[in-house]
Amino acid sequence: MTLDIVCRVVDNYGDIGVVFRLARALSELPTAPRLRLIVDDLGAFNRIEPSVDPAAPAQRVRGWTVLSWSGPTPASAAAFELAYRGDPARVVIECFACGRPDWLEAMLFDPACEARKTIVNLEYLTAEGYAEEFHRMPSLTRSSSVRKHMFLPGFTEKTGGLILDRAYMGARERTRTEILEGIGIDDGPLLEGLAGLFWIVVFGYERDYRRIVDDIAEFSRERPVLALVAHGKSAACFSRAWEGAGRPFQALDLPFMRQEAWDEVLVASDFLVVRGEDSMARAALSGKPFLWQAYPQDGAHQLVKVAALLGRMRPHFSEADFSAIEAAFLAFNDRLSDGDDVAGSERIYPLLSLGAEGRAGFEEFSESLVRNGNLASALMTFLREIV
Ligand code: TRH
Repeated sequence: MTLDIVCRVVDNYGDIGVVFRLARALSELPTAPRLRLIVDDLGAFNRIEPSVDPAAPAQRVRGWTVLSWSGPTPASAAAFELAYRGDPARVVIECFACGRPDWLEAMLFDPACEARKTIVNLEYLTAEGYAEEFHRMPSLTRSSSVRKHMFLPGFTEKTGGLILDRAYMGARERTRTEILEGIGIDDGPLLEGLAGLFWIVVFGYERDYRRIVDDIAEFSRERPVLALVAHGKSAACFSRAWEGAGRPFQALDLPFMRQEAWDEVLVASDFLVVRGEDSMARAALSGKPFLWQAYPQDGAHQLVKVAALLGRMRPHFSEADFSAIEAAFLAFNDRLSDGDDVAGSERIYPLLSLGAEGRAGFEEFSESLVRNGNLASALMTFLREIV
């Protein structure tokens, strides 16, 4: 089977991040499909996977055909023609209802072609109950030869589950020393010192980070901390709060990393502050305590998503541990928009200092997600049923 995976980068790296992860996971299956990835922002793709040429409208990457959303140009027409010769688009995975480029639409809805085509809309990850309801649901298109279905990732076995790609699942094998060397730290004693600290990843949106820094500072008096500050929106905000507090613990600014290297940092850390769905899914799978900052939505709708995730986590924790986790998640997400002066009432000290039972709750949650199975396999099983 050949799949055309269509991706439009709305903002940030979540959309292309999921597509890259999904493509890898599909290609790792025993009966892997052939893949054509159609992406509107090859620059964003290049940042998470540097072997992508941001300027090439048609290219081969890791055995996949990668095509620009904008379609063939006179210079790339032959490459596009070759990509579809004898293998026209029949099964399209449309990511996050991003639409389809006109040139692909023309191929799918060509009145002269009566072959059956299938579009599967891969939705955003949510823990909300509707994921079970809408998962695999058919919907109509304007042509009887083109069928459409929804496919929802999720946290239960009645959904498509989470992507379990090999690089992420195997990321534990990389040692902290190797990770630090990978980001350019080559001083032996410094490496040893940093590797032994309590690692806290910080990857969020713009925010006033003073409360978080204060809590980390308090915790670091018991357990020396290294904050790994991800490149991007939260980096300057976090650093400002850290400087303002008198640099109370060690902190390291990370460069923007290719996704597989970034995953290794997440897995190697002791505590994760993460944003967006893809990193939240990784944090949940890591089995480490984490705090999630959801992408802000109109009317603070992100709180519904956060509450739904908490609902999935609840069975794995004692009352006391869960109420500390719940309070921190809700306070951290209670905002209408983001900005470096947006502050909340979050306290993460109780999460940082969770006892063995609380930490085991996160591990148990992660194991339950792995048991739901790999979204890539579930997607292929579904496609084999409907195509
Ligand atoms: O970047 P995000 O904030 O993406 C968001 C959300 O997905 C949101 O739902 C969506 O609507 C919005 O974008 C438009 O967070 P997320 O989902 O965690 O994606 C980040 C991706 O970037 C993830 O795949 C990991 C990757 N990444 C790297 O590859 N290297 C890095 O150095 C970092 C920090 C991240």
